[in-house]
Amino acid sequence: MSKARRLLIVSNRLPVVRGSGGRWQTSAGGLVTALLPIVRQSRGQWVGWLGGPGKRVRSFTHDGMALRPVGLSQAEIQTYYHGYCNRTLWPLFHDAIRTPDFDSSWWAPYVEVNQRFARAAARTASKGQIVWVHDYHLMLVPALLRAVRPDLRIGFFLHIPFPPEELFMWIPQRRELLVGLLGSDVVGFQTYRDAQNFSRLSRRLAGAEGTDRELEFEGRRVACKDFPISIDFDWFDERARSPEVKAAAREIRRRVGGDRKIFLSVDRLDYTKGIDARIRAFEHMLRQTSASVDTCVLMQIAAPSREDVREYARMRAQIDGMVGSINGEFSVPGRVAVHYFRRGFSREDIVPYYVAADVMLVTPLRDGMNLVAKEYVAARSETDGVLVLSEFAGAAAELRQALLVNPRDIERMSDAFRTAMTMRRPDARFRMAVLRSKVRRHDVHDWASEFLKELA
Ligand code: ADQ
Repeated sequence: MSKARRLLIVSNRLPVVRGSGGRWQTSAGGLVTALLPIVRQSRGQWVGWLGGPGKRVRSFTHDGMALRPVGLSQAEIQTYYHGYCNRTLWPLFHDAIRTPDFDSSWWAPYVEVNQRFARAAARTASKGQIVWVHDYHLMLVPALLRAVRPDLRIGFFLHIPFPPEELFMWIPQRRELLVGLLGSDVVGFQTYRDAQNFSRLSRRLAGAEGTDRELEFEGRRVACKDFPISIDFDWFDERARSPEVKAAAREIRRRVGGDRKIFLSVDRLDYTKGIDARIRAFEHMLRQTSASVDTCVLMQIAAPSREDVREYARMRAQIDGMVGSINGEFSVPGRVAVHYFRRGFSREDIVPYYVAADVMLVTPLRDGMNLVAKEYVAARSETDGVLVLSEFAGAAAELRQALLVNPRDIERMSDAFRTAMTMRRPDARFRMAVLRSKVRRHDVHDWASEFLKELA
């Protein structure tokens, strides 16, 4: 944004975490990296939750941003966050991969927390300010905020897919959610298909009129568009070129056996990411083809998340069991089939793995975008390596030169792993060169400025 109009971000979490010694540190995620310079430059503010139970904490300034914490009680964390957000909306918006739970007692806290966020934003914003609301936790905020502050420019971005009509109709509060979003001036999605699903449902259920890209609702224009999110390409590219990262990557290769092809996956431990199907496809390759633990290895990095939700704990145990089983069957002394790291890595520590990996497996059953795919591409400064990508990740709409797979088709996915492993170098280099130019051209700064241009 060249002209720094003051920006107010509203998201479930504030962009800070408690570091060692209890001090606040800026969190390292992609969204924060993208928005931080704009928020700072415009002397902007951020409304969000600090992550634990408790009453509202005082506002404070950190890293050039004015932070306005919103408090959640222990009961609200259970009902609003673990309940309505993570057990109803999350699975339903991801093709109902797990059956969503509908508990009518979760709706009132969802409304109540959205009202609290809207009130905090209304108190914080100055006249005519730009407010950018993020993600499925806060879908009612745009309309609630507009009701008390019609002077504001309000944008909303959904980081996860927007479901098709057949699924969205399951939600008891389907109309309320649409009307909440229609309080925005701009509603942004990861892909065109998501925007289309939203527009069509808004016309059918909420009485909006117009086209897939532009609606009219209560006498206002609401733009619905795709703004595929991206990453800080230069950061990954530069980091990957640094001598210490190259040395760390060589060390990883040496430890797993330098002559083996390294397959890598990096995910949050979430049932949408297709970790189990991927391990099965890798196992299928070891069983059915000449690939063996002497020629290849899978490294799976999986950061535990949402462990308070039973489904996640169950999945974690399932993956533990699968890794044990495949290693029990295929490993030989010094050659483990699957190296499994069940913990989070810092952004810095992941890059050497991207640099070391010959093949990157990004095979979610459904994903809004998937930034890991883009990070791998950005880290391949030697223009080599092969990306295997699920058709069901939003990233597949852009990254067509990846080997695209259907993660539910284990045999063909396993074939694609084999193709990736044996791909001729010129072919791999050509594909990677195109992928890199796409991600370089459309990085996260571009994403933010395109959204804000539309909103301004
Ligand atoms: P997520 O579901 O969290 O995000 P993703 O985009 O893959 O998914 O990852 C976000 C970030 O987390 C990336 O920067 C990645 O490096 C990091 N990460 C993932 N696994 C990690 C691990 N094991 N250890 C350390 N870091 C890890 C949601 C949507 C996505 C969408 C993003 C952004 O579900 O579809 O791309 O928001 O809009």
